[in-house]
Amino acid sequence: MVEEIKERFFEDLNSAEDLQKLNAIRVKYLGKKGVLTAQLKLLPSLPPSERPLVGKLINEIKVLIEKELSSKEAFLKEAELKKQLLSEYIDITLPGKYTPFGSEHPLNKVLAEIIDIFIRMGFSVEEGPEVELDYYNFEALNIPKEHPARDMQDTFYISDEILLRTHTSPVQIRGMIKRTPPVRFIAPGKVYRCDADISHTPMFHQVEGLMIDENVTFSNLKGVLVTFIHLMFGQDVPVRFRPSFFPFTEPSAEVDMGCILCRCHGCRVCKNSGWLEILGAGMVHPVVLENVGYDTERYNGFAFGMGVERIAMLKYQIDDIRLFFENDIRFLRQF
Ligand code: 2U9
Repeated sequence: MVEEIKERFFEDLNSAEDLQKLNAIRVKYLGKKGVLTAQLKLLPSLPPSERPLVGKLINEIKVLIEKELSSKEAFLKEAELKKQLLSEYIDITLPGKYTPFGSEHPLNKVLAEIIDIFIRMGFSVEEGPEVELDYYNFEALNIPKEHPARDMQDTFYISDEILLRTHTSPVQIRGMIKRTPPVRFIAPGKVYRCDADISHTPMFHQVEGLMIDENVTFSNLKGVLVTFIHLMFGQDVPVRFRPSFFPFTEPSAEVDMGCILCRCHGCRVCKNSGWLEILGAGMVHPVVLENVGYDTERYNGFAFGMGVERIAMLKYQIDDIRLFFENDIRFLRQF
């Protein structure tokens, strides 16, 4: 009887190919309702003289079964681990998946360069809201109610008093109100004008700058802007200042640099003049200083403004401003 159990157990054990089946075998032989327990329960029905021998045999087979189960368990666990490791095998010599890299947008690149140059000259960077009050965008800048710059055709009005800023100058007004002189900062950011063709988009970027102190001169303005142009476009680029007019500066100037495309000989881009206009500037109008509560007897200063797209177009010889905003990957990849 006991031999028969042993034989059946080994048959079962050999057919167990995973841990779940092995556990079923354990229950079948050693469980509370298992084969061996049933045998033990039969002991009292045997003649007393046979009981010790049969009991001993049952115990021996129990020890044997336990030993066999645990060694098979170790074997199956090892096999399962091997199978798992094999299924998770990674061939690290295979080529990786191609992940295309993005690149910095040319406008951000040029903007970062402009900002860096002015930081090196001691300017800090100031930002302000793109949705502005008419007061900060126009009134405080000496642009009165009937000025043509306020025309609905140029300005995106949200209501009578609220608009999308048409330049970053309101940032300077807010910046001056917050501080007392001396002040020296630039205001980079998005500006909005109702205009669209190959050199105008309804949104573009400006960097404006401002310096207010005692005894600031037009020479100081020239020094800062010539230095900027030389660092941006090269040390030997010629620069000239032409008289101009802005309501917020007096005197005012437009700043040209020698055409970098034709080396001043005249081409399509410079309209055969040999010069490219790249900046506007001037001494801050005393009315503007009064509007922010500065003592005009003691303080004066200069301001300037430039279009970032225009600088980028000249630097990278791009002939259509809309390319910056179409996000054609073939265009963007070139920078
Ligand atoms: C304050 C006082 C004066 C900023 C200035 C210009 C001249 C100028 C244009 C360049 C190309 C705008 O992007 S553009 O179309 N800007 O010509 N901007 S002076 O003058 C200021 C600004 C703020 C308080």
